[in-house]
Amino acid sequence: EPVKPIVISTWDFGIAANQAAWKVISAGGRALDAVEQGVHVPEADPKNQSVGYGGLPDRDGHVTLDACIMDDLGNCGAVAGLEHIMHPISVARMVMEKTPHVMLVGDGALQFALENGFKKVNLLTKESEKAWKEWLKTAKYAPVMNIENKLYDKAAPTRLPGNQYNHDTIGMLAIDAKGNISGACTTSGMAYKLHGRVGDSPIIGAGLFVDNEVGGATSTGVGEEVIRNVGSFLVVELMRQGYTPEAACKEAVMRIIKKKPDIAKNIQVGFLALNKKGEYGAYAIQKGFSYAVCDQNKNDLLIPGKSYY
Ligand code: SD4
Repeated sequence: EPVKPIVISTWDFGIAANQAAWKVISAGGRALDAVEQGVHVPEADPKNQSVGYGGLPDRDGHVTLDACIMDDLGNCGAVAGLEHIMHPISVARMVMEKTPHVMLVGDGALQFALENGFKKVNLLTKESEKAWKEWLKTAKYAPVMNIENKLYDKAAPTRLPGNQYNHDTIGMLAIDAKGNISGACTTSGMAYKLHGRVGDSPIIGAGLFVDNEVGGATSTGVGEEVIRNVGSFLVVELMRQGYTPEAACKEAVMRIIKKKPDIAKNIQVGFLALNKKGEYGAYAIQKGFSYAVCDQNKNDLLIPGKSYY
């Protein structure tokens, strides 16, 4: 039996993020506020090298952030290539609520954030700068996207500290006590990307989609493949047709694999979905994807039952 309210989010740091979201929801708050507060946790965590503060920079040494948020009324907001701001998700929410637009990018997004009271901070930590300088010695753009296969081979799912390749975008979906769904997705994107590269995470329909009649979906992994298949929108539309969350995530992964089998073999993409009833599920190309689920009874880390490889 599905339990509501509920919060789910990608990867192991989703546990701490869910806790922050749960505080909002258990006090009767809106799912929208819950997902914003929830993803603030990894955004501000310097140890997480692919979200917000402490994120790995692009090829030129800039930490550039992508984020989007979507509420139960179909409102959405996004920022892409945003620098120097600790909480891009809150800038995305402000784009949604205070402008007639959906997405602001680069300098314009920064200008908007500064005009609205966000503080300019240095997001490049010593550790991330060191990793980048190390990478510059070879400057080979070959992200090992299924690296966590190796990490999770061992019995206990632990991460290598400071692993420069792990991809830890947080995507979060929540249903509040009124039964309304919202979602958020935030990342520093792929490490050492070209300056100006935008991934799936801030793109409504790719990295995140919410339809309050049906449910929500979010993704993590190589954003290019998710964008090509409008992944999260696809997952939600499949759930509308009656697919379970896991079956919908699987079908979205299969699209990626069918179109580009040679690329798919060597990359990770994972989808996570939640339907209106509170049922959830996930599916990934590679083993090693994990997600955290929090409701009144638990806050657990789960590994999808199956992956393609
Ligand atoms: C991107 N999807 O920028 C993001 C990266 C990611 O876990 O998910 N990392 O393509």
